Amino acid sequence: QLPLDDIARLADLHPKPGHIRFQYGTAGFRTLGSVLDSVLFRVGVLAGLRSKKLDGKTIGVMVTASHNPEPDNGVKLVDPRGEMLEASWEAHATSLANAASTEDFLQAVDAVVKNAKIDLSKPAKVIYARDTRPSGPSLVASLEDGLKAIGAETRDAGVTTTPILHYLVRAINTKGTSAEYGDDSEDGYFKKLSGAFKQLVSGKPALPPLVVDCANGVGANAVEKIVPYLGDSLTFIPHNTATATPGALNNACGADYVKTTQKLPPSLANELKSGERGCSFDGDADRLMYFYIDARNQFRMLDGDKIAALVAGFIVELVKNAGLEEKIRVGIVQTAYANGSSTKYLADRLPVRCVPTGVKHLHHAAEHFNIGVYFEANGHGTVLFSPETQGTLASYEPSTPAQSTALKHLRNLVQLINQTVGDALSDLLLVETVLAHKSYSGVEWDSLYVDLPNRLVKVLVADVRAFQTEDAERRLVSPRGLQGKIDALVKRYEGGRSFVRPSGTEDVVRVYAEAVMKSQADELAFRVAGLVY
Ligand code: 16G
Ligand code: ZN
Repeated sequence: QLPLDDIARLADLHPKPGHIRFQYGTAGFRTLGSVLDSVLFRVGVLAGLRSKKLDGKTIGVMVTASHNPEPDNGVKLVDPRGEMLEASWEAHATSLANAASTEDFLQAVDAVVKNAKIDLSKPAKVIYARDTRPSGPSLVASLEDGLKAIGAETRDAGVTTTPILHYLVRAINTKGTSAEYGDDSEDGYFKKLSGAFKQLVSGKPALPPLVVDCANGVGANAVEKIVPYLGDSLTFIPHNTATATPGALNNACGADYVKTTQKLPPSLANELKSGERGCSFDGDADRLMYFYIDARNQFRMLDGDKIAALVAGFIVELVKNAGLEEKIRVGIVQTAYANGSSTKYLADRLPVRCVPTGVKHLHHAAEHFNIGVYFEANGHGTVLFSPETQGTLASYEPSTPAQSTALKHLRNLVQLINQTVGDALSDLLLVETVLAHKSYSGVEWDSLYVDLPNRLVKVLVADVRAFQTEDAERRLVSPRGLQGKIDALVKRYEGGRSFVRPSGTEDVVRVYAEAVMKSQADELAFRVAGLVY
């Protein structure tokens, strides 16, 4: 009993542009905002179906293109626990988005209903939000038409960050249960994070003010809103907060700019003096990069790998000090992009797993540890505490004052960390907590290990699909014979490592290389690129 007439009438208002093939990839649907109207409508219908499939649990829809340029936009679904859409539904999303006509779309919807065995009599509940992109309002209107067509009960979370939307989804679905995640409002989110942070740093000397580059995106709103909650526990100096200036979003600023150029955003050039630290969010505030200016006035980047090392070390120490070493196993998940030095540093201290690029892979691997820390080098990451571990932390009786203090800190970390997805604001408070506890400036943090020089290049190839990988993207299986040539080349470089993988977000192949010297890392990257081309 699909409301076929309603769906058809509204679908006619959102025809699919011919010739474009849409793909629900690692970042959901993402392309120019101007061609996404039909996709948003259809995602609305799909979100309703997903909710019905899960017995009326609330599904999230986030309209954002993260660190991409301002004209881009995108959309992704959030499952009831605040996690990425289950992988098997990505194909449903792609099939709905590519139906050529309204009639084809109705058939595609029917196929999903049958294939996923959806009981249409169940309710559908969906919460949605968008970032600050100019194309956002009209795309949200298209989404609303799709939600109306499928008869979903909706809640508009307005303009907010991706991690806040994930938080809200989890909070709504756990309301009134023993796993209640927090109050399902922005206020609940800010209270939860700031409350835990204040307890964690209470009694520690206040850190100097923190420069925060908000990428001229929605993170600026979150930073502004949390200030009154934090009181004097932490002071921000926000920059790049021009969310209404056309063309400003992610332009020469933000976490992706810092990571890919390995430079300070020009807008911060006169803001940081020697010894001072700062950080950058990306356009939807789910990635975080730190940096500082060293004694020689050089910019030094502290990326996701450095965050992982800092945070994992701190958590391992707390677990040990709490006397819980035997009960709680802490592990790390990385991708092939993790700097070789970080992997070595971490592997000496705790189990490290490598998985393919993309948050869903990292997240799922991290769930296999009692406490799983994952960060991509690009700054996206979080820490997961398994339900059993949260139980252990809640019921454990410490036997010394030192154990009791460490336990209290661990309990507060469970509250501080947004366990649904990477969260620039929550991760920022986590980093600041560790810096305060260790009395570290950027210098001491940076010296945990020394990054190997590295180089990332993208190569335009005739057919990206010809490139297939294994071993967590570290080796090519196709084109045949290519990996052997890469291996032979890598051997000639001291500390050399290189891998080639097809991008999941662009029509290119990426080549990564590292070596003990910068010139060698560059050379290796370009020679491997030469093999690929
Ligand atoms: C997406 C992924 C990110 C990954 C990036 C790699 C999610 C939510 N985001 O942005 O984790 O690092 O793609 O892009 O999974 P690439 O495949 O183009 O190198
Ligand atoms: Zn992002």
